[in-house]
Amino acid sequence: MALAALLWEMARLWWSNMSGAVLMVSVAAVGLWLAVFYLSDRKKKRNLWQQAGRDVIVVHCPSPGRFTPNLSPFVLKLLTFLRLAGLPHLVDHKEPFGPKGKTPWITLNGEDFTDSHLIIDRLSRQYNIDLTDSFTEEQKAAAKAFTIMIDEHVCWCLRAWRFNEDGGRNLKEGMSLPFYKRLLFPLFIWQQRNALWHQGVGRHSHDAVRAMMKEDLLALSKYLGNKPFLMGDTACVVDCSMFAFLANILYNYNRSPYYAVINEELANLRPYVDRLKSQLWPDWDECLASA
Ligand SMILES: N[C@@H](CCC(=O)N[C@@H](CS)C(=O)NCC(=O)O)C(=O)O
Repeated sequence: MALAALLWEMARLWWSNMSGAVLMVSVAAVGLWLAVFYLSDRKKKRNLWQQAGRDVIVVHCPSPGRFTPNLSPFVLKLLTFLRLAGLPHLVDHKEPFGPKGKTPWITLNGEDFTDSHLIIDRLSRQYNIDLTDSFTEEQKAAAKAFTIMIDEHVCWCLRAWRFNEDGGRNLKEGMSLPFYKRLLFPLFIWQQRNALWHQGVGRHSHDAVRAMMKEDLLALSKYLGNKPFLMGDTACVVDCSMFAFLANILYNYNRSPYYAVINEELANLRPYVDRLKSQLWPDWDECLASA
């Protein structure tokens, strides 16, 4: 008790006597210490990633979700591609956001690559993989167009529901956030709403966005028809995107109107997700975060 009182008195005296210069030096010292800590920690992490071995892809992404192996559809898309192509990889959750501030990103033989689309292109060239080898030029073009529709339009419509309609509640339900991240959560929601506004989808009414999203789901359902995969008998990159986003709706967006659309109106989409899930993610449940 007496010691606590003494420490308190010393701290009070130190504080009252501290000049502006001392304050600045203290702030600079803490800043320097944080920078040194960050750099040495990063070096340690790099060494660890290096130990993955030659040609092993280290995928950096946030921790697994409670209902999907990852809450980010782009991470799920990339991991699904790596499984489809049979490429050796491991997952790192310590540094989820890459040099461009987005997830996923990868480290391969000491080099960093960002953006699921560019990563898949790069890996396909490096490992000589062409999942569309048997496709006609027309099929290749359609696969490309659908991939962009999903990654660049479905993505924003879903974000509009997640952040503008649901206020990010589904995110908090889907993954456990440490205390300090919960504190910063309102800032994150604000940042995402801001991004939606600047992208443009965030300027439309909820009803207008819902209608656009339903049209996209209908297009996917119609084009899929009775085929096992979107383009026919062979799964390719577009299936990785489609699976990732639809699985995200089915497992993380069950309060959204899109969950009902997939489950009740468009009969072929749920079996499609189930098919890819059992084929490529037989260990799905083991990849989830524990409750
Ligand atoms: N085009 C990128 C999109 C990646 C992306 O937007 N990831 C989201 C998570 S789903 C993210 O990092 N968001 C953080 C932010 O926007 O600040 C890709 O295909 O990898």
